Amino acid sequence: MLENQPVATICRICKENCGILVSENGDSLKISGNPRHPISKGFLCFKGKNFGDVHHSPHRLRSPMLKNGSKWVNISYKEAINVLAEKFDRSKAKFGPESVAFYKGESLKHQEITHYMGHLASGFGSPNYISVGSLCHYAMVLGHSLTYGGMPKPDFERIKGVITWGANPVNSSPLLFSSLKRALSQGTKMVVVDPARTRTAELADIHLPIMPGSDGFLALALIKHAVEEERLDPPDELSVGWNTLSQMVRDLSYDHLLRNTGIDGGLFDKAVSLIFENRPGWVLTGLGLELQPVGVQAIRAVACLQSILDPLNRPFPVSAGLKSLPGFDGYPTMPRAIGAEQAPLYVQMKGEAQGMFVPRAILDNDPYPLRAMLVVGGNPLSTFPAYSKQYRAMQGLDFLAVHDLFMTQTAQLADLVLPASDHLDNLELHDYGQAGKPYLGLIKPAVSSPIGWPAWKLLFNLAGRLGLERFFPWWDNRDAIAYRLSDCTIKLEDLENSPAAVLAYQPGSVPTERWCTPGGKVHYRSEKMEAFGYPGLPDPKSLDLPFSTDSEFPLWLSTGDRILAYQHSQFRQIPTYRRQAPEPFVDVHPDAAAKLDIADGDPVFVITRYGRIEIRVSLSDQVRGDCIRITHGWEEANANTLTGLEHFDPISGFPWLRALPAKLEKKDG
Ligand SMILES: Nc1nc2c(c(=O)[nH]1)N[C@H]1C(S)=C(S)[C@@H](COP(=O)(O)OP(=O)(O)OC[C@H]3O[C@@H](n4cnc5c(=O)[nH]c(N)nc54)[C@H](O)[C@@H]3O)O[C@H]1N2
Ligand SMILES: Nc1nc2c(c(=O)[nH]1)N[C@H]1C(S)=C(S)[C@@H](COP(=O)(O)OP(=O)(O)OC[C@H]3O[C@@H](n4cnc5c(=O)[nH]c(N)nc54)[C@H](O)[C@@H]3O)O[C@H]1N2
Ligand code: SF4
Ligand SMILES: [Mo]
Repeated sequence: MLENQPVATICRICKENCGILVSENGDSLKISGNPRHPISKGFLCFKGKNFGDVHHSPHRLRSPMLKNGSKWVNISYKEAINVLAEKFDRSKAKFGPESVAFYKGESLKHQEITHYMGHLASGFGSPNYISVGSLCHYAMVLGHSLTYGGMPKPDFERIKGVITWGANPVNSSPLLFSSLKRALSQGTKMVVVDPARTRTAELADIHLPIMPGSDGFLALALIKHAVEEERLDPPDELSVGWNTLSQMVRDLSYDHLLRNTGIDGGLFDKAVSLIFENRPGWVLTGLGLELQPVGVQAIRAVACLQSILDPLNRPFPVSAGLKSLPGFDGYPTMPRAIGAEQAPLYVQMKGEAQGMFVPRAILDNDPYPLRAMLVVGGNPLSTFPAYSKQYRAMQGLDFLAVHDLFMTQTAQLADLVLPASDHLDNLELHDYGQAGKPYLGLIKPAVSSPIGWPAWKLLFNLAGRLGLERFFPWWDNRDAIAYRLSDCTIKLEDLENSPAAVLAYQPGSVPTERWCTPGGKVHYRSEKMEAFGYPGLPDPKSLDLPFSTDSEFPLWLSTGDRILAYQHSQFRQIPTYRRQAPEPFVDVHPDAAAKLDIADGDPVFVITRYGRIEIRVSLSDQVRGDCIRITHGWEEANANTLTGLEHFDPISGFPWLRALPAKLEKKDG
């Protein structure tokens, strides 16, 4: 059989969103990198290349199914939408519109469907649109934005040094990593701050194997050096609170700061020389920082340092200027969103509910009953903390609907499952502006075997059935995209005809004189945080974890470190992917294992204050002797059994998934 002409589209498995070429040959799909894509330039990783096996997996959901007792009954999509609308309307009549939540997971990225779902929730009258932003990336956005108005950009042409801080781009960001590797080969220096000697750390000039959870102290020690030794003072007219911050670090001793981090003074001195001799510097911050109960303050301290290492890295908003969705002039005020009490700054800045507080709304009616939920493109039962509580909460709902490619753990608990189409069988607009790059892209249908519905189709139809068509006056995303592009210079047809499905736009004017905060200054002391009752400086008190390791829980556990072949809980059922990492392990240092008389491959219990799982040991000298590490997304050993909801970052609401006190027990011991 002849291969079809390849279709240029975009991979959206991960946030790199590489350009791909997809061609069909009977039942098999060939996916290759698109060399004409201006950002990825032909790059393709293992996950993207093999996605044809996901598309054609025999495990794909193919029909909507309604649960009848313990049995699934196939129904039509039309019937499914009717059921969904009826259940939502019933919940609204009985408990108010806020009793219905709309959740969007990571697979759909922070793009088009985010806007559609938030809009639908508002149209319905519910403040409870919730996204995976509740535990992904937004704590970082908060920390950096509150300091200087956005996320710092990796300008590899200009920078001389990189600090990779709590991130492992070798596994998590393959495309970014390829640029980083190139920069390193051309002389850029790198320090990695990570308790584990990851593959990224192995490539560093200096690896600082920091004590988990102590990052803010290291950032303060580096700022102290900048103040006292380098005498780097930002200009007064461009900063708020510099004097207060610099006085604070002068009053703290290196001894005190470094003791917290466990980093030896000699190694610190070497890192300091490398970092300050190789300015301008860029700091890549990752989940190791944000999934902590002191995450935003630690990120704030790092952000203060970033502004000193490169005063010209002034992030500014890049956006294609898509037209806002119709139906509202401004979104109406509504009952308080879930989490508004516990994490008000997150809720205000993100304009969403904070998903960490969903279980207590369902189980304790706090702040009011949450009774029905639609989950689109996420598997929160696996990926949110406190597995058993999430399980009880989801079972406690009057109605749960899940839109997904597969019968996930979350879908198994649902009353209604709706088969989704994947990104090879979809039409979606993608603004790379969110990643700071002024390009618009189009995800295009590239296969002739449609399975399921795309999220937009589900949402448009649901809106229609709920009597909310004025918010989505289209049946087809083509029309919606054309509408959203109506104020842009780029038109839908241009994107469709582009050889990379991507076109550049003008990013707007680049500010060179000032920073992108209100007032144009770097906020070393954040008045906004103070207005919300938080410390305006990342002071040592605000950097202390709620509790530390002790004789009962002597090890630091990191949950959720990335595996190259998987995206969170995805692809475990696809043999091509599974062969890359067939089973879950807890990584333990050989010395720590020897003390517990544990050998490679032994089954053990990993135990925290929140829960325990059984898992086999993999001996690894990448982890510190006082640390252990497990990946997330495994049904048979769910890392989130070990995590909880009691301790969270009071600023972002983010959960405590890294630097968690834990212990190991030998199974038969
Ligand atoms: N293959 C693959 N790639 C992915 C994903 C995936 O599931 N699979 N998920 C994507 C998503 S949604 C995200 S958000 C990104 C996340 O990508 P990253 O931010 O790079 O996150 P991780 O890969 O978990 O790396 C975090 C690092 O932090 C370290 N760490 C743990 N505790 C601490 C600490 O207390 N301090 C410091 N300094 N470091 C610590 C860990 O050892 C680990 O090496 O990955 C994306 N990329
Ligand atoms: N312990 C611990 N937990 C973590 C983390 C951690 O580091 N440690 N990391 C957290 C982070 S950063 C993130 S981002 C979250 C991710 O959490 P989730 O969003 O739950 O991530 P996935 O498991 O990838 O779930 C995505 C689902 O979308 C489905 N899907 C794929 N494509 C489509 C599509 O086109 N349409 C629809 N409707 N569905 C589709 C997939 O089949 C999959 O079931 O996990 C978080 N959980
Ligand atoms: S890095 Fe891999 S998974 Fe991510 S978008 Fe590119 S090809 Fe897809
Ligand atoms: Mo994430």
